[in-house]
Amino acid sequence: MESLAERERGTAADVMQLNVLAGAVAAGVIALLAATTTSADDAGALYERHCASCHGAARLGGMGPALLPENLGRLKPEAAVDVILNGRAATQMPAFASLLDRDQAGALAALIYTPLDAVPAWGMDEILASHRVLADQPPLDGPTYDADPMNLFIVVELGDHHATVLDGDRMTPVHRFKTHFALHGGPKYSSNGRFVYFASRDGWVSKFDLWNLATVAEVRAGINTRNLAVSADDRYVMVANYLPHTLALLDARDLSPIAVIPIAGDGGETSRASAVYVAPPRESFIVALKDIPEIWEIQYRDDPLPVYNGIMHDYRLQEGIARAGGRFPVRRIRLDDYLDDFFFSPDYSLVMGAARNAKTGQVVQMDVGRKIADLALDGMPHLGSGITFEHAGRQVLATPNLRNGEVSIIDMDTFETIERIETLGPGFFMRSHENSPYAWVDVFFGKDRDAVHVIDKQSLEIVRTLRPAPGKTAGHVEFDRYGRYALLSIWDMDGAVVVYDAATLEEVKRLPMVKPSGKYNVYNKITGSEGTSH
Ligand code: DHE
Repeated sequence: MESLAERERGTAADVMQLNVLAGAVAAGVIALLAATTTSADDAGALYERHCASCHGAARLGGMGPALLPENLGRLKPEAAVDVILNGRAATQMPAFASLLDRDQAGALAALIYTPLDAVPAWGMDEILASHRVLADQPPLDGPTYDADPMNLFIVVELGDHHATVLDGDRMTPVHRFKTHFALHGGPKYSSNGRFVYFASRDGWVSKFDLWNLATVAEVRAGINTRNLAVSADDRYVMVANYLPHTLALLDARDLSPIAVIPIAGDGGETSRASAVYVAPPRESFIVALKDIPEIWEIQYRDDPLPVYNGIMHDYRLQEGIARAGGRFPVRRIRLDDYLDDFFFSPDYSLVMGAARNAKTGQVVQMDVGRKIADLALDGMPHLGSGITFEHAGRQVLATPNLRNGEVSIIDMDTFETIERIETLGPGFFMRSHENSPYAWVDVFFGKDRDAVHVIDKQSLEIVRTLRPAPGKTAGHVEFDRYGRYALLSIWDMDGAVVVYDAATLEEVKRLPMVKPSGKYNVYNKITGSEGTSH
């Protein structure tokens, strides 16, 4: 185990590294300011015209992330100029080269690295003040309407910020309701499938009753939020924020806040959260940090275990948690690299992670709390959308890649990449089902973004390429509970959910929707189907 002296040396080195980084960023901003002839006022006007609608008038985030120096630590100012001019792969950030010259982009970059006079506080008081209970949760045995509660889908319609409840037997919409602005990440279900929890990019968390068709509570847990996870015992919701650098722990019954956990490293440096997930067999939440190379594990059981497999781990009672009676200790796992995105082995003992800018991925064994293998994953694997299935007698992980036109197939025992399936372009989402011989992957980017590949899970060959709406982005598949149908989104204001027969691959039905993004089947989610995300 690492000695205290070693740890202190590591801490001092980390702080020095951060200081060097801060110095380099400051030097980069000064260089940009010196190089640009666009005035600060003009930069402000450019920001208002081109950036404010997505990133917020006050740079606090909206559809796009908050643009503040404290959130840009991993992006050099010169790289920010490049992003402004050429766009950012795998995000909604478009290229502005046809509207802005390099000088204007430099001025905008200098603006976003300038600290705000004050970043608004969003702690316990603000969260409490935003909390609202909106409807009762009457005792019910099932839905108040005629549908199989296990085969319902939630479809998020990003175009006009609504969600549709879909009957997965009849493939007909049951109800449509307004959501908060820009939901992101998968909604999460309670263990019986009755309640669904949503997070929006601007920090709102809401709880919806699928049986009674009513939003029961909502709360603003952050200013700029990544995603949320719900404990397997239905007691807690954990929210991961980009701004402020916190995790917010909520009571799942009514979303009232329990604790605000600051995300801070040894030297007091703070970090955004990349994402939070629940690990049911471990009775814990697992959080990847974006700006500090650590994974945190936070147990939610009533009697947290300080020891796993005989190993005493590096725990800390963060401020905020201490206020929650010393429960929810944070276990810190130190890594060589950041994790932006990760995937769990089916028993949650392994975390397979990747950083957006890394050359390789890493496999972390959660019991021993350290990296045990590297993954040969270049480009930008989208592990959060990975799936597992059995191929030739072994369990494999299949993941799309946000930068390269390929799907990687990785042996879950040896962690070797056994196949790279070439696709027509980088993809975002991948799906399958236990009852289907096929895995579906979209081609979300580039000239073939209207195409979706269907891959045979045994031959690992693309057996069909579908183009349901030529010229329009097609993406994100989800199966119904039986694996009979595969539902695909046409990401357009005049879009649709296209229902395919999962065996014949023929179109069965087309349901008009407003830029539908993800869809989430109750049964597949609550049973942890290997073909879907969790
Ligand atoms: Fe997502 C899930 C991160 C951009 C649509 N996205 C997730 C998750 C993470 C993530 C960590 C898993 C959270 C969960 O389900 O609890 N997404 C990121 C990024 O880092 C990235 C690349 C940059 C960013 O802007 O944050 C990014 N994502 C996008 C988009 O541009 C998409 C296409 C449109 C949008 O909504 O902004 C998009 N992400 C989604 C969707 C899911 C998602 C639909 C849920 C997938 C699922 O099936 O579970």
